[in-house]
Amino acid sequence: MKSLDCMIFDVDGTLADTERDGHRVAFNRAFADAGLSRRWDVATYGELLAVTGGKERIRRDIALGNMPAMDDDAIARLHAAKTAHYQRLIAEGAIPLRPGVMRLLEECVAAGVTLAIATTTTPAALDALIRHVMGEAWFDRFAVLAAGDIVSAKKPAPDIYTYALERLGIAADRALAVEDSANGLRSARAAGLECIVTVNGYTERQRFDGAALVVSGLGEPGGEAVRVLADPHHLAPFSCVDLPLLRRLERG
Ligand code: XBP
Ligand code: MG
Repeated sequence: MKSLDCMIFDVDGTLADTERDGHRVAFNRAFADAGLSRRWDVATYGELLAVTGGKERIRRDIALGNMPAMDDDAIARLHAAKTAHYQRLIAEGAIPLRPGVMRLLEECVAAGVTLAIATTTTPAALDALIRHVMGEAWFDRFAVLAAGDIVSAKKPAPDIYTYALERLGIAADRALAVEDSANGLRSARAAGLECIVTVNGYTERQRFDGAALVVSGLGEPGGEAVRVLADPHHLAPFSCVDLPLLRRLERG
């Protein structure tokens, strides 16, 4: 990375732990509403996360024979019902941001580092998280919100990051991606970006070859110690992931 002019954040699992208690629960509520008997328990959902995108995930479970056959319109309707449940869960305050996320975002704003989002999730789900968890003002603080079906190939394909970079009008070597999963890391790297990874319960045992740093979380100054899982640039020791630390990846 030549210079850290921009940070591009993934959403699910990175900004907030939305998968287990947000998306998964919303899928199950939509399945129940539709009279389907299928429920995704925590472990099953972890396996299905290998497929990014909610509609794609349903399609995979159908292909596995776990749900009745449905055409694309029926899948889209089921997924729209899921998104509505997800929006309600988020509006009810079910999911907070992960520790250190708001701190690092605010550091970027204060330092004039451009912020962007690159996510597989549906725009309506992203909107709910910004509106109810981050606050309305954050809609204007992200220069680009790249989400969902705006590209046809979802992560691990590079398309959503390439799209975000094009919209930002900046080169990949002037931005840093923040991800939580191997699929997200592959997507960012394939778009030419350096990428740091903050793992969570669903992703901590994945492989993160090519990551610039892998940590258990961003951490807060004086808070619980951050576990460093991979540190090829020898940034440790540090108490939390902040902008001065990430600037050490410049010209690396
Ligand atoms: C996120 C996803 C999404 C969410 C559900 O991946 O895979 O499918 O689980 O979102 P990433 P939708 O964090 O790598 O972007 O149901 O809205 O598709
Ligand atoms: Mg993610």
